Amino acid sequence: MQRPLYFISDVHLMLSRTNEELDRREKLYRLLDHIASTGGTVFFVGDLFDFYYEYPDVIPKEYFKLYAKVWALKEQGIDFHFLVGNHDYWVMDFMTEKLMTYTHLSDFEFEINGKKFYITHGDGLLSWDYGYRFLKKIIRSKLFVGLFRWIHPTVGFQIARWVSKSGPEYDISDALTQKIRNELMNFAQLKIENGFDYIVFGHYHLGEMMDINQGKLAVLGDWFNTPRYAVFDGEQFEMKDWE
Ligand SMILES: [Mn+2]
Repeated sequence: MQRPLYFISDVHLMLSRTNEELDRREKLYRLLDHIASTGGTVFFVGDLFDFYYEYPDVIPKEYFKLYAKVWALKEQGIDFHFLVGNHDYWVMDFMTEKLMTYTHLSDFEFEINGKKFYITHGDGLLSWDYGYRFLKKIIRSKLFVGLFRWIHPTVGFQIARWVSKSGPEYDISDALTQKIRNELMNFAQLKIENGFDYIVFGHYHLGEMMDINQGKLAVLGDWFNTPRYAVFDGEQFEMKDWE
C-alpha cells in the first residue's frame, strides 16, 4: 500500500448543479490533483455521493468528472478504496470492478508500518439508533434494491433529489454532538484495547481527531462548510483542512 494514505468522507456530491455545488466539486478535484502530485492511496469513507444507484446498464452521469479524475489517478498507479455509506450503498460492477480499486460493503481493517487501522462509515452504530438500523436493513435488502430497479432512472433520481432536499440538515445540538462523540470514543477505545491504533469514522461530520490512550480516533468532516481530510504519512496521523 502506497503512502501517504488519504481519508475523505461525506462529500455528498449532489445531483443538482448549482454554483455552490460546482465550487464544492472543484475543491475536491483540487485535492485529488494534490494527491496526484504526492502519490499515495485514497480512502473514500462513505457518502462520497449524496445519491448513487447503479443499474445493470446505467450509471449516474452527473458524477462524470469525478469518474474521470479517479480514473486518471488510478492509471497513474494510485489505488482507491471505497467504503460505501448510507447514501451510496447501491453500487454494481461499474463502481466495484471498473472505477474503484477496492470497494468495501462493510467495515474493514488493515495494517501498515506496524499501525492497525479500523475503517467504518459508522451509520447505525449509536446505541439509541434502533429505527435507523431497521431502515438500513430494508433499504439494503435484495427486495428493496430489486424493486427500485424497476423504477425508470429519471423518476428514481427525481425521487432521490426530492428526498435530499426535504431531508434534515445535519445540524444538531451541542448536547447531542457530545453524546455522539462519547459513543464514538467508547467504540474506539474498545478497538484500541483490542490492538488497533487508528479508528476512522465518516458519517458524523465532526471533522475531529481525538487521542485515546496510545491510539487515535478520526471522525472525518463533511465537505459543506470546512472541507477536511485525514492523512497518514507513515509516521503521523493528522486531520487537515483543505483550502
Ligand atoms: Mn452517512
